[in-house]
Amino acid sequence: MTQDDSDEYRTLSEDPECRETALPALDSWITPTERFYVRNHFSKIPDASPATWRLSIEGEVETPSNLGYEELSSLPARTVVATLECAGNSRSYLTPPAEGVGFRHGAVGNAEWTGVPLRELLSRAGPKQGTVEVLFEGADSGEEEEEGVKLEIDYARSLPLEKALDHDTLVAYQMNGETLQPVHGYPLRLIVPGWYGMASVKWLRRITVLATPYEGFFQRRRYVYIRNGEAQSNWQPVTSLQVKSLITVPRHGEVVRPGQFTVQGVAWSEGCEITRLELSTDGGRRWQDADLFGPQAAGAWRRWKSDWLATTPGHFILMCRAVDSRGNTQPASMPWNFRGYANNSIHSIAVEVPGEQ
Ligand SMILES: Nc1nc2c(c(=O)[nH]1)N[C@H]1C(S)=C(S)[C@@H](COP(=O)(O)O)O[C@H]1N2
Ligand SMILES: [Mo]
Repeated sequence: MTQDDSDEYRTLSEDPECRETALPALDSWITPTERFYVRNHFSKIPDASPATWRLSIEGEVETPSNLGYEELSSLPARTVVATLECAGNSRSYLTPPAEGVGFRHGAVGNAEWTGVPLRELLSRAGPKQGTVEVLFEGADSGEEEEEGVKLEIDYARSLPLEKALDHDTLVAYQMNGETLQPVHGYPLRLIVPGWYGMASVKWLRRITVLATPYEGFFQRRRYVYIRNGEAQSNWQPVTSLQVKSLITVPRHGEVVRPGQFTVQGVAWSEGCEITRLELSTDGGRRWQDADLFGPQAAGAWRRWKSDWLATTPGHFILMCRAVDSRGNTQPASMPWNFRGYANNSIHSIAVEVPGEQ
């Protein structure tokens, strides 16, 4: 059983901690830290003292290093606004039900992240010829089951070298202008704009440059698309964000006051622009262009709004659909995959316009 903690935040699990934001609380450019979704795999949040925390950079590099928190935070910093979305966001709407934490639509948020570009740290270390990936290890660990065998593992994920060298991939120590909260990875976390959240490793303590692809649990057993009938040799990795949009106002089931109503929401895609947002107020028969508004940044979501003249009494299905600059759009329904990753199907809600009393 899950329960609504408040109108704005919902706890899916206390141990490990998993929380999501209610849609109306996503109706802003920046998602406030205290309402930002949380996705932890293990019970214990690592104890971190900035005085003793070290980040090592090792593997296939000319100059391995071991940096302290103070040292890192004194390097030239970069700030990016980026949308983080859990690959399991919206999985509870798949049929048949998918495995995993039953997120509705709220495992997503947009925040301002400050840190050292990973590119800088890698260029100081000097990756050797033949480098293919970079591995990131968090300080958290716990038990996971693999083919009936229980394993004690750390949270670890790799990135292709090219993505690791992206200007906006950060080793971050601030979120929304403040020191990272423990639950969001204090003291250091990776931020990988444009990729699903699993790539943004929290409590980062080791970076290893690799000459061969990483094959660990969270790379090969989790965050892979397991489609109907597909053999393990064909499981594809979950990587970049799929274009998606949500209606944040009104909320599902709301009784709206008859008259002019402004429908609002957010839309995002992998590091490219949202070029069009369409709204339907009649269950998908007709679509009208909505206005994109507010700030714009490469890895961040865009807000949208559209006026709706809600004068006819009745029950109405509202739907939104985004298109990005690469021409990608959202499917009406999402082909099933076992863990329900990357569900970007069209968001729809129902609202009521009451008649004259
Ligand atoms: N070390 C570590 N990093 C992690 C995780 C984790 O469990 N341990 N969860 C990942 C997943 S699946 C997501 S969606 C994001 C969530 O980040 P947040 O809790 O700050 O929103 O962190 C990622 N980084
Ligand atoms: Mo996630």
